[in-house]
Amino acid sequence: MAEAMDSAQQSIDYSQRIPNNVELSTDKALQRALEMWQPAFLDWWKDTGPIDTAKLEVYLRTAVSVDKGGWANFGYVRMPEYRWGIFLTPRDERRNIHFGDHKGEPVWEEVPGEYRSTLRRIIVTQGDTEPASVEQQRLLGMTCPSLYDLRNLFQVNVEEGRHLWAMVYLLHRYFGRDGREEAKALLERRSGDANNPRILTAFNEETGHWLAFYMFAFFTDRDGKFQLSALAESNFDPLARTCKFMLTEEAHHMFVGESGVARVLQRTCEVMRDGKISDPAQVRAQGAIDLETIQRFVNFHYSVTLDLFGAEISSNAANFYTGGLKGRYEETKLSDDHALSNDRYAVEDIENGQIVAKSLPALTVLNARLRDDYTREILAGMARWNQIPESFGIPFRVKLSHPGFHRKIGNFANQHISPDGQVISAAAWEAEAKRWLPSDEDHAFVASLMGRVIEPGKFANWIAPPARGVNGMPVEFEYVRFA
Ligand code: BYC
Repeated sequence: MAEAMDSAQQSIDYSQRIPNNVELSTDKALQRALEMWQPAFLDWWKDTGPIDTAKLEVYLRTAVSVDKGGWANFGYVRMPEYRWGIFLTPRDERRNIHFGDHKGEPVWEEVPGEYRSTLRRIIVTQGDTEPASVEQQRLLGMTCPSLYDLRNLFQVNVEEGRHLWAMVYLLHRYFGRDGREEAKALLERRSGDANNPRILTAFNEETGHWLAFYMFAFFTDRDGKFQLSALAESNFDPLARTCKFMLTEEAHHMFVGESGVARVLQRTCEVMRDGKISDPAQVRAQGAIDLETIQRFVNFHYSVTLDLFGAEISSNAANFYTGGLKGRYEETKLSDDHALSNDRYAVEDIENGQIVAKSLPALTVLNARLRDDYTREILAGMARWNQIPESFGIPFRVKLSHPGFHRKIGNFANQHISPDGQVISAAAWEAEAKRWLPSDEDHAFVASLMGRVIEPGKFANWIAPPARGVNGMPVEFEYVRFA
């Protein structure tokens, strides 16, 4: 019986207009509300999703069930016909609250009144990033370096669309009229719009070319991973279960980012070796992206993404934790009191023009802690990148800037900190910023390399082919068919 229930929860009902594993058909009012939101979503996709793609057939994975094998089914799909749906990992009846003030109580299946507006705000903030990233990436398909990359971009895009569905389901199902209004507003804000922008700053930046896209997928999608992991600990069980399933999809996005940058590095190192050159201008003359420019993009995307963690010291984050709305990364695996009553945590701040480490009550600096967990993973990825120049005998190593560098939120907001963590004068910053952050010329140069390569198995000159194709297919497979 338990098994039968499990598989009923896991399998996705595709006979419905909205594929789902939440028994949507048993709640007619909810089903109708979501079926009314669906055409608005499709209009949004048409207006701001990948440009000129309605007719393309794309080799995509679609979730057909949430169990191990079922969430990665591959086949050709026209993107407007992608089956965006609502998938939650199955409910664990034994799951109790495991941190914060309500520790030991059963998890919530409905939203307690006292947390309603806070939870709604967290869900809206999360939801807002998903369509934002699709908007940011709208034009990239026009300059893809290969069919393989084009397919990966579209996979990321449809899954971000699905992540929007995930949050919209929660808003419609658990937050009544307010939730429906928020769901509508999620389709109205626009990345970069002066009057109605997306909520978080990084989601209003342009992703104007593929180097920015890979960096975004490596750095910013990984913020997604850490925020979703923290929300997957939530007392509000439907949110936890939604985020768990989203994490399975997020892994691919980070792969696209990490391997994308790695392939750029690979190609640059090949060009440097073959031409016996190291001067950035000579590398550029060969149509590759010099390592110094790659470093500037790393500096930019890392610093902008750190802002997404909020201020180091945050009463919001403390309240999220004590209320049990949002946990720490891998909360269940940590072995402390899960209340942080007496714990302390070290964060950096500026005092008298110096960067100093301070030990503060752990509860007050949870954003900093999540950010540090994130940075550990970033460092591991960068160590893998650095094996590439090393294998070519090139001494250059990509470095991570100090967390205070180029920040707009938190302790270091609007201070002048160099990438190696020195507090400097405004004048010194002005003089050096061009060396540290991508300039308009850098963007223009990278953009100038972007031409559309759509012959199966062919790759643009500035990027190496991947080690293998998608889902066991060869690299030269026709990942996107043009009608
Ligand atoms: N931009 O206490 P504080 C993803 C505001 S990415 C603008 O420090 P808190 C994805 C803040 O709202 C993951 N405003 O912040 C990736 C607050 O305003 P009020 C997205 C900002 O609340 C790639 C004030 O400053 N998910 O999934 O602790 C592709 C003081 O804030 C920003 C989430 O973010 C900013 N960067 O933390 C696709 C999870 N930062 O209250 C998808 C949900 C702060 O003074 N969100 N502010 O008016 C959260 O958990 C929290 O809202 C944040 C901020 C961690 C973002």
